[in-house]
Amino acid sequence: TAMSSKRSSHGYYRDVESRPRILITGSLGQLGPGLARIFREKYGRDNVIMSDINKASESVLESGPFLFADVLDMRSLREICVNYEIDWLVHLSALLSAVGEANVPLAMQVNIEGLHNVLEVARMYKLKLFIPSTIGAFGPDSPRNPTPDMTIQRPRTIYGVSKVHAELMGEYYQHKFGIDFRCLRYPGVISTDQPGGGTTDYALKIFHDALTTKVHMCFLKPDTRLPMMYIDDLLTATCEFMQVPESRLSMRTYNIGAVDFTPDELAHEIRKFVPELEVVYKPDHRQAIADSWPQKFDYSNAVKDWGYRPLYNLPTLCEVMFQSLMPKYK
Ligand code: AKB
Repeated sequence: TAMSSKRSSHGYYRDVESRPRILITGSLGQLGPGLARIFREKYGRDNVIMSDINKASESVLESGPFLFADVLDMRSLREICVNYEIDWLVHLSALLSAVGEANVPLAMQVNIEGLHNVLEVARMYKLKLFIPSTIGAFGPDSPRNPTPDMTIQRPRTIYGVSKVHAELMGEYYQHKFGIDFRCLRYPGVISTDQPGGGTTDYALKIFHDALTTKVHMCFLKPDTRLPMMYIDDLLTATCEFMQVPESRLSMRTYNIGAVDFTPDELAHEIRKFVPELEVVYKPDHRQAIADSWPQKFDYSNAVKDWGYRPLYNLPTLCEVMFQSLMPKYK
């Protein structure tokens, strides 16, 4: 339709709904390469621009367009949005929970000032804006088993505080300026790509340890239950969520998830593949963070409003992790 078409600087008309141009910030983290892949499959390789302040690997550079972008530099963000005719912004830049506690000023800069820049750019250029939130946006005063979408949020990490801020600011910009803001609260994400400094990271490291040293030093207690999901469920859900007509969204910030387990339960499942696996429990400062987070995530609104459906449970998640990691260690 004329409504969703844009005249490109190259002189042709571009259908924004079926072929949006997408910028991903912080795209070299745990989620970026996967999200870029799934958006590229759907919308075309060159319509998805990955960006980061870090240097990209050979495989990222070969996969499609990649640019330097610092979310603290408003000018560079604006320049990219104008020059590349960006329609959607997927804002992944953030310091995670554990690393944020170790560097609060930097976490405030990236997670809060960076967010402000991104919101302003989305407003100026009328971009559809996606920002992930997290189970870490809840705290010790929230109901933990299960944790619904709408409840008390008083997180005690700078990561959590900055994510509640992002949820509220995004929703405010939607009300005030009409930007199409969308947010999913992810649980711990299990993938073969390593994350950078979270509280749920043990659940990835244990797979690598099982395939190498067969000993895992766990920084959480054996009975610490946390919500988790396999990355493929996250990628499919995020891609679908971006396309849901606005009229079907009763909210802008949804919980999603799939499973919940403890280190002990995960180790038990992994021993079906590696019976010799030994887990040594040495809880550290991350235990207190985990103890303040949801144990079970209630994602029934996502199911009801836009048909969210996870496919992986604990056994199938372990199976697919071993399938994809095994060749790397052979
Ligand atoms: C973290 O542990 O900080 C992240 C998260 C659950 O948001 N993985």
